[in-house]
Amino acid sequence: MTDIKRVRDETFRKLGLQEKNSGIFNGKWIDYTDDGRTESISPIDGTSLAFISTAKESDYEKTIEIISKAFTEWSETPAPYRGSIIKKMSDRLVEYKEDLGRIVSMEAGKVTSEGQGEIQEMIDIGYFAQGLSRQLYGLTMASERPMHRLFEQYVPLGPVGIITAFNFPSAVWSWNSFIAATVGDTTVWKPSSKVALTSVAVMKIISKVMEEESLPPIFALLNGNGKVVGERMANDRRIPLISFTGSVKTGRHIGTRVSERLGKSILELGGNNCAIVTQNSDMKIALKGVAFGAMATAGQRCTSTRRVVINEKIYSEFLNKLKSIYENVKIGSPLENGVLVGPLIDNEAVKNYLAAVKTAQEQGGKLLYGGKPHNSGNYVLPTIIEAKEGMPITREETFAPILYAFKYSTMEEAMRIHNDVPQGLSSSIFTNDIREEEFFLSARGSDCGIANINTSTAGAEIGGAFGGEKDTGGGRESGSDAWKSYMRRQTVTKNFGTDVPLSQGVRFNIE
Ligand code: UN1
Repeated sequence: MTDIKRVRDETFRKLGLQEKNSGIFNGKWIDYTDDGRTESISPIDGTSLAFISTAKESDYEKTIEIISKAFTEWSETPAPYRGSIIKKMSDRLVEYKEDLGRIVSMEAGKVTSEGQGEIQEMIDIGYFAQGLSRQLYGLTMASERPMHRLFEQYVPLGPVGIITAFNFPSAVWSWNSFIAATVGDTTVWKPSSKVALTSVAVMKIISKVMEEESLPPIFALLNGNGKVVGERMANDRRIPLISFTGSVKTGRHIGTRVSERLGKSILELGGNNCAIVTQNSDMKIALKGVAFGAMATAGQRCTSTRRVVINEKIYSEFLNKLKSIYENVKIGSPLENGVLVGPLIDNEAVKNYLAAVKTAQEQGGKLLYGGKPHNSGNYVLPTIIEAKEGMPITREETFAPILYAFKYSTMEEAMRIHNDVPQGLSSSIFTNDIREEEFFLSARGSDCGIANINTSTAGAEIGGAFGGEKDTGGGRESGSDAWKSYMRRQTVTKNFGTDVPLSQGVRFNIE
């Protein structure tokens, strides 16, 4: 068994972390104080990793003032320069990838390759952002008036508030912050208090680059509870955009608060992702895709596969093979080699897992595998439950490795089961039949923001826009043209003639 205290001490030394850390950065680190601090506890074995101080109202006020001021300066610097700064940050993350990934593993419980993968996701979006910095294009239209030019431009929006969840404790911040900073915004980050240490570790590296480059404080960090920080951000008219990642319940609340003041929000809320496995699939590919989607990160990704809909002709064979994969998967400390399933984030999550398994059985589900804790602590067995269409629990997102299996006979039936949930984040179909594939991609097909063919619901690349429909909230982050949400669009009409001709042929003669 890895000695976690020893690993912690070594990693802390390399990253400049202490047992007590300031959790507030707004151009400088605010002194640590014991009152209101939060404790970072490793889900691996309950080890206390560190204490992180949290924001008071006065810290909040000061920080928003500082990033608002920084916005004026930053938004006026050329975008390619901004992109080059973000590239430097990615270069620095490359240097610290292993150490930072280990912090993610220790604090969020991700297995080593996933902890490293999370930092890689930050690095990737940083390099993407640099390319983007020379591609913030607007359209030019043909004006109906003589000697007129009509075009649209994208203008930096202002300070952006970013609220992130525990399960991607650093990558989701970078999806938002690196893109926002590239387009000219400044950001303030409120991370989940379950992963406060990771936020401090990330900001230590990022703030060093800011200091070396003599930048205004473009990125701020405010650890703190929902009331002091999150709620204030949602209501604060000085922050034109809030990007929130987390549960549907909290997202609905934040989204309502923001829209009440007619602010903008990007909501990336829960998923209830489904994979359809047809009789025309390559079973080896389908098994690996579903197993990864359902068990990776112990089922704690927004994109985790929570439901699998299998054609009746291969139903038993598929489930038997899946079950044997589940039986052989190594569960344990994420720092150990070969472990694929780490712990749940905390005891509350274990309780939710057990309650869902119980409810599913009460509602008529049949437990095929798992359904109970594994050893002590926060470890649970990944679980497969045969479900019937309409079981209420299968329409909920439980952040745990529980997979509900359904049988189907026609594609229409499979699609109906697939879409019959409130959430709409990610989806998959495993098939080699082009007609099934195209049906899945049609308007009658997957109603999700992300659709995958022959690969897992989880594990999206940064190059595409990330987000989903229905209760998932409709927001898009990361690649493609998601950058547009961090800017305001302005339609510009320019008259370079000697008269004022009016559109639609309207006359207004004032001789
Ligand atoms: C999330 O769970 O909030 O697609 C993000 C994936 C990861 C991101 C998930 N790249 O699984």
